[in-house]
Amino acid sequence: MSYMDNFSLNGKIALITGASYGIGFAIATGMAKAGATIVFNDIKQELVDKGLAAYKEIGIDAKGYVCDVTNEEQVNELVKKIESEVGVIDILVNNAGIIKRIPMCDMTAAEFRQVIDVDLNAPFIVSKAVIPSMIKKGHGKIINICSMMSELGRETVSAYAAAKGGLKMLTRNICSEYGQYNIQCNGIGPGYIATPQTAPLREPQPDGSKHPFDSFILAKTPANRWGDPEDLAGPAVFLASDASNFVNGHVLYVDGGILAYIGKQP
Ligand code: NAP
Ligand code: GCO
Repeated sequence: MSYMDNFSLNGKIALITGASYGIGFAIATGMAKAGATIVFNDIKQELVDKGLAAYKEIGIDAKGYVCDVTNEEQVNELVKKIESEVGVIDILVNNAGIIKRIPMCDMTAAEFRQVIDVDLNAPFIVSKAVIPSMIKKGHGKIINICSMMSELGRETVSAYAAAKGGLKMLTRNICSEYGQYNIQCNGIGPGYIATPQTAPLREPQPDGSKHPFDSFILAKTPANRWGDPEDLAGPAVFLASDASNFVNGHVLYVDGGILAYIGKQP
């Protein structure tokens, strides 16, 4: 056995939520390259189909299901279906998420609740659905996709920051409650990553100049670039593999150094 076998996901089944594209798709691709069988869901059939085609194009025979992760009944049905059609889930990545950028006092309670529902309640619902079989199997890996906003606030993202801060503590609590069953639950805190979710923050100005937020993030990032979704695949494979069996309740920030840096002097 070579030392690198510790990082292998051969024989493992990984469910990545909301993984038709973006960060979830990149993490699933990395896990597939490490040997995992990939299962994903998205909220609409057309997105699942789009995802299946994208995985197929890169040689990954993924399984896709329609499921709204905020709906407990649909999630329980999804897990039952996966267990009968594919097998027991060894690795769960709670990736599905939304953001609403609205000043707090302009945000309705319904809008606030919607973000909490997807970004915090759903990881609770999906984790709760997969843990019993992980306990029976004697092992499991849960990876929650947190955020810079698990640590920092900023204008207009109150609901998102509250959800991602809560997700950091849910990560620690699943670790505390289920570590005894050889289940490791960790978070990944991406920095600013170039995906559809952050596209509005990178939109060039009408005169062709950079979006102010784009320039702001480059000045705040020692790596002086936005992250690519692929930057998250290696850390996710590590946290899904036997190489991290004694890492639990940790949030691994994959941020190009933003959290460590005061920012470039203007
Ligand atoms: P994205 O491009 O917006 O993709 C999010 C995915 O989640 C989409 O496929 C979306 O489907 C799906 N989704 C949303 N609500 C869902 C629901 N109720 N049920 C099932 N699927 C649902 O986002 P991303 O940038 O890849 O981000 C993925 C995760 O990383 C999120 O949790 C996000 O908060 C987190 N994150 C992102 C960044 C970043 O800079 N991009 C940084 C830190 C953390 P639809 O297209 O139908 O909505
Ligand atoms: C925002 C961004 C961020 C990123 C990410 C940073 O509006 O500030 O969307 O929230 O999505 O969470 O880690």
